[in-house]
Amino acid sequence: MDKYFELDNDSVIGYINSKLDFFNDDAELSSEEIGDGNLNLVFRISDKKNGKSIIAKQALPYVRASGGDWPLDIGRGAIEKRILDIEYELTEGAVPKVFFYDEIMCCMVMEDLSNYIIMRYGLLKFEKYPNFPEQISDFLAKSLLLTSDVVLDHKDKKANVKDFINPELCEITEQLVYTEPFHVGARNKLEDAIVEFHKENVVADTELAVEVAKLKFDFMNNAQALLHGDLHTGSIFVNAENTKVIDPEFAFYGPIAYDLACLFANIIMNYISAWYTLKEEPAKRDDYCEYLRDTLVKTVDLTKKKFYDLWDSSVTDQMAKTPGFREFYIEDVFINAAGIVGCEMTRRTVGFAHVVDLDNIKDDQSRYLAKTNNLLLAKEYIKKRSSISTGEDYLKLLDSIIK
Ligand code: SR1
Ligand code: MG
Repeated sequence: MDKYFELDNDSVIGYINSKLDFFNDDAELSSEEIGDGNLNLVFRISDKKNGKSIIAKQALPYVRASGGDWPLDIGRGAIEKRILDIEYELTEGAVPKVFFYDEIMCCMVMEDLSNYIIMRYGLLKFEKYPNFPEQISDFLAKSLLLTSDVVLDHKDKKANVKDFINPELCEITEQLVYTEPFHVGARNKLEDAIVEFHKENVVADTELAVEVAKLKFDFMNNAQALLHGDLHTGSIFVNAENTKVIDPEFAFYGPIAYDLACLFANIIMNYISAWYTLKEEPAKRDDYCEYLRDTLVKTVDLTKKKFYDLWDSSVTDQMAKTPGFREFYIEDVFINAAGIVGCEMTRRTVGFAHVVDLDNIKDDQSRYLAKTNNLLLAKEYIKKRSSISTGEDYLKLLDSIIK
């Protein structure tokens, strides 16, 4: 192919066979478009004869969720391929193996994770993943600290910063996470019932806006480590044994807190979802909410512990080894993370891209309470972030609102 075109379930089969010797000659191939994200086409190509399968992910020149009128750089796939290779090395395979990336078709072909489920959907089925906190905290500490300049040679790190400049995708985050949800209009999507609540409690809160502005400018100026950039529970595959992180196309050098926060916020929103969805089934609610509380606490606290441990074994910068600096650096990350948790929770309730955890709560009154309390809790996390550092700190505020 010497010119980009949009793949479909028919053309992707010929495309794969022309690029890769993966399937047998007598394979009976079929393809299914399984992309449910906001940006790309994702095909699963399978051989009916033996079940062998592979994934092809193609960047579209526009935001898929916009219906086509929001143009977007298709070069983002090249950034995703580069970071997946780096993360594969640093995390001993906690991301899928990429077989190739085609610069013309902006298409990446990679390992299929068919025996995994997207974590968001697994949680919404009230499934439990006991190994998740241990595995994701490992991923976070390694992928972030080992790409920061407390570890990397400073010139290599600066070369990475240059390589991972990702202005269009960063602009999406700057607008959709840090700006529009705190105003009326733009690309926000609000259900009618919460329009006034949003105006009165979020938009009119000028103290909140100052705090969000501080976080936004940190996001734009703090080139601390190579971020995944969109690490919500829809970017994570899980099963009973294992965890794999996918979709790092928003990668760039930014504040470590951002990746931590996306994850923490999405676990919290799943908790809120379970709390209101299961209100008529108290035993099930107690059991599942207890599991989510434990998951949140372990994820936050193990991540911090692993940053501390990895710091001791990997930091190379002489000044970074100064006693006391490790505590300053890591605590600052966790404080900022709490603020960004609040931004992510706000934007997933009133912004352009929602989460089904909240949108799919069937009962109107429960959904209203889930969304409005989610917004109130988000404000607490933003404004009180300097006192939030551990998993228990998150729960304390959660329990003051979700009850
Ligand atoms: C226009 S893209 C909207 C959202 O989808 C992605 O997954 C990111 O979270 C982005 O903010
Ligand atoms: Mg994505």
